[in-house]
Parts: sequence; structure tokens; C-alpha cells
Amino acid sequence: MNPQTPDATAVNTPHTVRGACPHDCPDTCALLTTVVDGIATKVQGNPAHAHTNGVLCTKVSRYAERTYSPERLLYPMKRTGPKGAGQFTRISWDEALDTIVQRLKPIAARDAQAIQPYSYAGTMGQVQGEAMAGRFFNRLGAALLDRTICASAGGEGLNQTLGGKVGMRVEFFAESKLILIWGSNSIGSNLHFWRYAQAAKRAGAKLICIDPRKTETADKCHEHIALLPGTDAALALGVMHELIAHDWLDHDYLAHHTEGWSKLRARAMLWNPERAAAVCGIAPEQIRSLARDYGSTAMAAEPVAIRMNYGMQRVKGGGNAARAIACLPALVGAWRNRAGGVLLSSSGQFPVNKAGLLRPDLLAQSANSSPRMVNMSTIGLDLLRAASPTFGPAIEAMIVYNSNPVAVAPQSAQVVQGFAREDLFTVVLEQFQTDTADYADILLPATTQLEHWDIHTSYGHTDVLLNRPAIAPLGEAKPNTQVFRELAHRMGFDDPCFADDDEMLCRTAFETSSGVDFDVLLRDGFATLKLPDAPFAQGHFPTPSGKCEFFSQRLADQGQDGLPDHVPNYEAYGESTAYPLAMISPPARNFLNSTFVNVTSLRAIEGEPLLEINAIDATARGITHGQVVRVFNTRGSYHCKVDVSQRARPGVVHGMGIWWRKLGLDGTNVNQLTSQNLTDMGHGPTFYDCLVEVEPCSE
Ligand SMILES: Nc1nc2c(c(=O)[nH]1)N[C@H]1C(S)=C(S)[C@@H](COP(=O)(O)OP(=O)(O)OC[C@H]3O[C@@H](n4cnc5c(=O)[nH]c(N)nc54)[C@H](O)[C@@H]3O)O[C@H]1N2
Ligand SMILES: Nc1nc2c(c(=O)[nH]1)N[C@H]1C(S)=C(S)[C@@H](COP(=O)(O)OP(=O)(O)OC[C@H]3O[C@@H](n4cnc5c(=O)[nH]c(N)nc54)[C@H](O)[C@@H]3O)O[C@H]1N2
Ligand SMILES: [Mo]
Repeated sequence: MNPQTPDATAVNTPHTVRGACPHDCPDTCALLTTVVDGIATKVQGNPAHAHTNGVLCTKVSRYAERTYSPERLLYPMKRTGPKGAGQFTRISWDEALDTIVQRLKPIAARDAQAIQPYSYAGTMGQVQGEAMAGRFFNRLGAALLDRTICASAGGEGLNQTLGGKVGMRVEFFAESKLILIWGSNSIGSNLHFWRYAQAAKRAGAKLICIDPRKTETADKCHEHIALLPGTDAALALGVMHELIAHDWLDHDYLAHHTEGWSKLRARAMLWNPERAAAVCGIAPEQIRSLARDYGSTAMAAEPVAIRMNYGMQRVKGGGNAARAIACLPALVGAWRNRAGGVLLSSSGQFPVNKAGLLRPDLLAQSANSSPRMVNMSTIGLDLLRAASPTFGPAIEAMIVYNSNPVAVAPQSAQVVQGFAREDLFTVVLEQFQTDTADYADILLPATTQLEHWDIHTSYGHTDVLLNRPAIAPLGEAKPNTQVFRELAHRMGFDDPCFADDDEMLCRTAFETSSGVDFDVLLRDGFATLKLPDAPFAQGHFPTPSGKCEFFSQRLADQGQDGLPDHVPNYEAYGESTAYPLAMISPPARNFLNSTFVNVTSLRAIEGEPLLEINAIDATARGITHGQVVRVFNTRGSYHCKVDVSQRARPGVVHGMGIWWRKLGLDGTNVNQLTSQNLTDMGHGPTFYDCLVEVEPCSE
């Protein structure tokens, strides 16, 4: 039975509409929205979708509350007060779009590269993400955006080792005998993976969590290795040393399916457990024990699996860390079993028709066929940069959608200074009046996932999901696609692709030859990619050599180390007396990056911006539980409440993310402290490579 009709919004009887969770999370859940008289009354997980299993996280089960929030932006507005003050007045769509075009046209006539799009993963949808926006900016010849803020170091590390964002299928973790949960707070950030891990645990698997923070996930694992931030490659090399020393190796797999084994072997032999442990700030026995578990389980022909997440790659050596960890399964032949190997991201497995969606060919019709690329992780620096022969023109216009850079980009003081520039023209497409929206000249109301079409891939499983609109757009909100369609029309861009509607864009995302059947998506809401169970059992890695590349010739050709190594943090623990604490700023469970911070019921659970600190570090500073503290370094200072907690190891503090600045205690958030230094690979941000000091607040 199919309760859906092609135009669900026109039906007045109660019905359910199949959709997809749009958020930046590996789980990409299938949603069922109940609609009564055109109002979404309930958002649930679709029980028919195996990975979702009918269960949503607390955040997304509040999606209707978020959608109907009285704070939703419902009309276009223009700024009436100073930048950042958040004072706006309602205008018509015509006035808003005409103003934008009048401002963009003269800039484009001089040099369209001065127009900077800025977007990330407010929605992960292929359509409301970059589809029509990409076409618009390509045709315009605007600057490109290097989309590095989340995963580029780990992604590049994986690419250089396995050949892409590929790996184990998530469902097979349920059959593993040993699971290393590495740099991942699965219960907080990847709940639907945790279900598979628990099934494995019930069947006798051992779970080991590798994370500086004693997370709720660490609480539920058999062991927890609380290493110092930015030391994961040292740990992985220490484990390799022990695997070699005890000959817990799959020599046949090494000989046939890996590249550079003798070189890696020599590198690993430099990392005995004592040396690695000293770098990681843990006991050598923890490394020996981890290697014994990993090596002996694999040698007993039992499956050993690693669930990495992006936690370990937000430091200088993030790419090397991901590489070192991704090498481990090949040493012991873990890939031979479908329940063995590693999963960081599955997104590389989806054959998305990016060229059809984004139409890079339109660049040829623009004034710049190869525009400059600006790194989103250094937007503070770049907004403050003057015109120069190397950079090109200063940034004159910012068009922000699906992102909240004023809150999420590093070194916020500079980001704020950049957005506050009087000569910068800023357009923000948003559902809510975020910190970034406060700096808009023109603020445009965006639809939510309940109000628009989209199609989704996932980075945690291998299903495609279709999202149909369940309700009509609220107020005058428009999908991102519609805004760019109308801007294209006003700019005089007449390529027929600008007339494609959203359902057509959904159909474009997967070509018929991809094996993804749109009729199945229309019927079920999801479709599973056809993939082998154990992709690398016989090698066949998508690398240039077809092997797991311990040694990467491509890296060596770039003048980099061809082998993974421990690359110390820019701001390594123990190297500064003024700033002796290493700060990480991991996600809060009830927020998603800075999304949901304004949902009252979720903010109530998180309470206030928090810094977790160990009792030893607190006592040494005269800090007591619940007190307001000042966290500071050379880049700035941030006030928050202190949680004297066992979750923090001595020497490491956790500034839980990512609050809206204006909802914080002093109008800042944790990114006031982070730097714009970049990772070894992928030009990524180094949010967790950050030394600070903490003191009690006098007032
Ligand atoms: N509830 C919730 N879910 C989310 C998000 C959210 O904000 N809230 N964010 C989403 C996003 S954007 C992403 S990219 C994904 C994945 O986002 P991730 O940030 O990877 O997700 P987590 O698994 O929460 O966090 C990573 C873990 O890494 C740990 N960590 C920090 N530094 C290090 C280190 O140097 N080494 C090691 N081994 N561990 C370290 C942190 O303490 C944390 O527990 O999750 C998504 N899911
Ligand atoms: N200190 C620190 N900083 C971090 C991190 C950290 O761990 N620590 N994590 C980093 C990571 S992993 C990431 S991915 C980034 C995340 O950075 P962002 O991708 O910017 O994520 P959000 O903060 O969730 O902001 C997304 C915004 O998009 C809006 N949005 C959602 N759907 C739509 C839509 O359909 N249309 C429009 N126009 N808008 C929409 C939402 O309302 C929200 O305000 O932050 C990074 N920043
Ligand atoms: Mo992310």
C-alpha cells in the first residue's frame, strides 16, 4: 500500500509522506511525516528502512517543533541597523531579488570572482545543496569554494590509502568480533551505527573506544584509551610495531594487495609502545593490549572492524592520522571478511551525477572559465584580504546558504570582523536568524526539509533516499533552488537548465546507468546500492596501484612523506607554559553543529555552554563545578560554565560545541579560540589543535 500521492500537499485527509533527514550526520534516516489538514503533526523514523529502524535521534524527532518555531524566517528582509545588530525590515521578494541583482551585476562586470558563495551541510541534499546554486555560480563565474570545514583531511587521507571514501558496509559491524570506535562518539553522533555495535557486543564482541574524551560511547565500551588530541598516528604506528613484533600479520594479503609494506614496516619499527605511549600520554600497556586484541582476534580468523569518525582529523596531522589507521586492516587481512576492515565514510560509493547537477560546463559561458577557489576554513582571513595579484580582487559579495560561518568557522573574531565590513554585500538564505544572518544585507527565508524535494546519499550507509515535500512552504519561504532559479532569470541566464524543477533535479542526480531506480525511490523512499559484501577481500582498491597504498607515490610526488607518520599538533600539549591545556570542541549530543541551538526544548537539555575539565586541572586553578570561567589564548577569550568532570582527562578540556554566539554567556562561542591553521592534507581546519588556559571569572 502506498499512502502517498504525487502531490501530497494537496490532500486534506491525514496521510504520511516519506522523506529523508537532511542533516549532516552519517545516519541519513528515512522519515515518515504525518500530515493532517496540511500541517505536519509528527515526524518519525521509517520502520521499513533497515538503518533507521523506525527510530530517530532526540533532535530530529523535534523536527516539527523546529519547522513551526515562532522564530522561523518567513519573509524576505533587508537590514536596517548596523551589521551584526540583527535589525531588519520586511520587504517583497521582488525587492529582495532586484536588490541582489543590482548589487551583483556591477561586481560581475568588473570581476565575478569577487562574488563568493559560502555553503556547507545545513542540508546534505543533492538538490537543495549545490544543484541550482552550482549552476548559477558557474554561469556567473563566481569564486569557487573549497569545502573543507568538516572532513577534507580524513577524506584525503583515505583517498591516498584506500583510493576514496570507501570501506565496510555499516550493517556488517553487527557480525564483528572486535570493534575499535576511533575518534567517534557514536551514541551522540552516529546513533544508528551504535545499534549494530550493540548487536555485535551482545554476540560477544569486544568494543574499544579511542578518544581523549570519556564520552557516553566510551562509557559503554569494554575499554577506553584516552589519548592526547592529535596523537592517533603515533598510536596506530605503535600498534603496527606490536603486530610486526608478534607476527600478527597476514603475509599473503600484504604481499598481494598492499603497496610499500617494507617501507611501512621500517617506519613502524621506529615506534615501540614506549615511544608511542609517551607521545599519546597513555601507558605502554594500553598499546600492547590494543595490538594483542586486534592481532590475535584477526589471527583467529575472526572479523576485526574499525569505525572511525572525523574526530582525529581536526588537527595538523589529521590526514596522516586517518592514513595510519586506514592501513591497519590490511596488515592483518581484516578485509577478507565482510565484517572486517574500516569505515570512515561511505560517500564515495554513490555514483552521483555531479556534472549533470552542477553543470561545470557553464563556466565556459562565464567571464572566468577558471575562477579562484577560496577555502571556507580560512574565511576570516580571506574576507579581510585586500586585492592582490596572487589573491585577485577583494571579496565584495558573500552569498551564504546552508551554513552558519560566523558560528562554525575557526577564529571567529576575524570571521566577525570580515562579515562586519561595510563595503561587503551579504546575502543569507536561512531558516532562522543565526549569527551569520545578523550580518546579512538581504536575508531570505528558506524552506525546511518538510517543505521541499530532495535526494540524499549518505556517509554512513549505502542507501539513496528521496525526500518529498510533506507540507506547503511556510510564509513566503522558498527552497534554495527557487531562489537561484529566479536570480538566474533576473541575471538574464537563459540556459534551459535554469528551468529544471526540483523533481527533475532529483531525477538528474542518478543516471539510469547508475542502477538507482527513481521509481523505487518514489515508491519506497529509499533504495540500496548494489555493492559487494567484502569490497577488498581480493584487493581491488580504487587507488592508482589497485592496492592498499601504505606508501603513496602521489603524496611523495607532492613533496610530502609517502608514508603515514605522527605529525605533532601546531599547538602540542606541553609546549606552552602560558597555555598548558589542550582544548577540543566536540559536538554536543542535542545540537547538530550550530543547528538546533535555537530549539528551546533541546537547548534546555544542553543547559549552557560548557567546558568540561578534570578535577586536577580545576583544583590547580581554584575552579569549582558550575562556576563561570574564562577560557583564553592569544586569539581571544570565551566565557562559559565549567563542568568538573571525569569525562576530561588531565591536561585536556572540552569546549562543547557549537553554540550560537548570541545565545552564549558573553556573545562569543568556542570558535573564538580556534585557529585558521590548516591540516597536512586536504586544507582542512584544525579545530582540535588548540591550546588554552582557563581561569575563574571574577564577577
Ligand atoms: N549529535 C550530533 N551529531 C552529529 C554532529 C553534531 O554536531 N551533533 N555533527 C555531525 C558532523 S558535522 C559530523 S562531521 C559527524 C562526525 O562528527 P565528529 O565530530 O567526528 O563526531 P563525534 O563522533 O561526535 O566526535 C568525534 C569524537 O572525536 C573525539 N576527538 C577529538 N579529538 C580527537 C583526537 O585527536 N583523536 C581521537 N581519537 N578522537 C578525538 C571527540 O572527543 C569526539 O568524541 O557527526 C555528525 N553528527
Ligand atoms: N569548534 C568547532 N567548530 C566546528 C566543528 C567542531 O567540531 N568544533 N565542526 C565542524 C564541522 S564537522 C562542520 S560540518 C561545520 C558545520 O557547519 P555548517 O554546515 O555551517 O552547519 P550548521 O552550523 O549546522 O549550519 C547550517 C545552517 O544551514 C541552515 N539550513 C538548513 N537547511 C537549509 C536549507 O534547506 N536552506 C538554507 N538556506 N539553509 C538551511 C540551518 O538553519 C543552519 O543554520 O562546523 C565545523 N565547526
Ligand atoms: Mo562535519
